[in-house]
Amino acid sequence: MKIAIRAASSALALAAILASATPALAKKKDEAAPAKTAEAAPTAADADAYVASVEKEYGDFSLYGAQVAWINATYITDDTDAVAARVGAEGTEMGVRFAKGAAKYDGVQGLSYDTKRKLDFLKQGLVLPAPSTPGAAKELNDIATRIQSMYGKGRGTLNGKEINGSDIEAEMGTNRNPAQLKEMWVSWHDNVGAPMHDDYAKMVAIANKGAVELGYKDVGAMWRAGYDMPADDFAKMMDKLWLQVKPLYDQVHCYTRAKLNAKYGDAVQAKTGPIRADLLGNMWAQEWGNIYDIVAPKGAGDIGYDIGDLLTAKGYDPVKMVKTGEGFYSSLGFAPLPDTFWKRSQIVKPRDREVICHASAWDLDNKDDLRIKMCTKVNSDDFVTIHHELGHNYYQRAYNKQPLLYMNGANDGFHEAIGDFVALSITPEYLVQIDLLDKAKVPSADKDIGLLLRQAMDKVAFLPFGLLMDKWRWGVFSGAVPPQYYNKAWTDLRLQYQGITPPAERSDTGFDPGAKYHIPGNTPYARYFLARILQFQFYKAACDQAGWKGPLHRCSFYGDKQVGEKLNAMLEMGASKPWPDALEAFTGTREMDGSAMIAYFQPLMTWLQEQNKGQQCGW
Ligand code: X8Z
Ligand code: ZN
Repeated sequence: MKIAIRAASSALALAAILASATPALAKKKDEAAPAKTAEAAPTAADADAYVASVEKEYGDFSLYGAQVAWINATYITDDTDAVAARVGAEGTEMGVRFAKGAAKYDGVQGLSYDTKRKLDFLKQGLVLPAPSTPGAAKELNDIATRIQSMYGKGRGTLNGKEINGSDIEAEMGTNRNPAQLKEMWVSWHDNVGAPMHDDYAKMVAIANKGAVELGYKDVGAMWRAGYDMPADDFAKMMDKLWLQVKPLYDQVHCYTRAKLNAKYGDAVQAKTGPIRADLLGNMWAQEWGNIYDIVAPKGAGDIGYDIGDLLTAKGYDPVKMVKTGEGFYSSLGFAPLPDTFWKRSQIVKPRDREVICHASAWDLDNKDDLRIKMCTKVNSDDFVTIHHELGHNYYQRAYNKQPLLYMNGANDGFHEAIGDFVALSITPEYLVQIDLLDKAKVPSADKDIGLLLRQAMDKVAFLPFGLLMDKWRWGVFSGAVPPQYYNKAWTDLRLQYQGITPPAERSDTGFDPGAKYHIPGNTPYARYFLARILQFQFYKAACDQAGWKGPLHRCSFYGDKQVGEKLNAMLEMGASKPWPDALEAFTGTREMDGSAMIAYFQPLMTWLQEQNKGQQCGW
């Protein structure tokens, strides 16, 4: 979670940030309204004063709101839901008031750069706006809290026995029994997703009314407006980036399908057509690295180790995994995490209460109250996720001297990319440096294909999923996808972009998207698609700065203080400048572009094309 008005990781988070239930603070609301009377046209000086008053009011609220959200996320009960929804509603009302207040300065001449930028943020800031109808903000937040908590409390089954969300997620990574995989997939989607359908439709209707009041066509248009470019151009840029990297995905899909067919036989996975969604080592088929064992090149090309196995063999526990992640950032010159991080974070799943296990990173006081919330397991996925979450925390701390409205990523894709880009440095040579891997076990150059394939199974496989999540939501918010087609549209997009198919017939009354955290969590998802592209741009730039001359995927900038310094220079800018400026500061380019990712995977691309010869690729 990011404590900022823009791009908060969920509607609830944002609402909580902006909220206050105290009468004393409620009084301040009037004080923060524009001071001018109706007749006098607002001036640039009024706008400056307005922005200052908002930053003050919002700053006063944010710690309290974040505390309520934290308690709810780490201890789900009817009572914490009730408090979170109430605080959330007040936050939504506050955010709407800020946005409408900001719109009054549209067209005012002589606005300073910063005031103009901050007013824009205020107009785009809410993830889920509410209309001014009495009770609408409360109803919206009741629903949003309810479905998020339903997700947190969700259960699937395995062999007819209940299994919780973090356990089922891990089990999908290691289980190779198609009947059990299907049971877990179907039970999770039926139990967790389906019951949210009607709530979701209601929520969409309310939030859309709110977006219209703020001058947007719908909520999707509002989300697309937050990227320092016209909203339509943003959608076009996403498609353009996808087309750039799609050939790589097509090869990975084709090769993986053949391997699954060889393992499971025609009855489970046909040689042609889409891949069965439950066979890919991940509940959502979003990252496929967990089935590397099934696709690994035979003999010489195989990597020879699995990070999860290495961690287990060395007796790592979740805290030691986080310490190791911290160690990487320290090696770049970042200050250690504060003591409170270790006292207040939720690193493992509490035994005796319901929580939201989906990983997140928080900065409760916008200064140094950094925390992560995870249900960490000792495996490769969570080792990478730890670096991802810490990337958020170090970004938050780097921009904590910015004015409040600039305490955010250059865009939300940047925020998601930092930790991932750092994790790309987890090379075999790095694992030797931190004593996880024996020097003798470092894969030789002839195993490069194995290393690249392991990465591609996570990084490349994710791309169409990262794209379609918000393609679905944009359609839902625009009305192109009405509630009776929610599920069908979802399954169709999964087929169209990912080339996957559910392991069983799906009902039109179901709600499979609700089985993915970010849908009930109301976290926009385009950010993760952008981050997949950006992280390779950052990585290539860092490796160039480090003077790396070998194959890109073997580069680790662990310990490179110069890279750390340059990275910090970008991070501390926060959202104070348009993202192309931030990108330029670190990489020298002003475009988001897939060529760094393509360059990284080039040897694999050539190899896959060879392997796939004679196959009928596509679906
Ligand atoms: O949600 C996350 C992070 C929290 S910001 C764990 N990610 C996406 C997901 O899990 O769906 C990271 C990768 C994509
Ligand atoms: Zn993240």
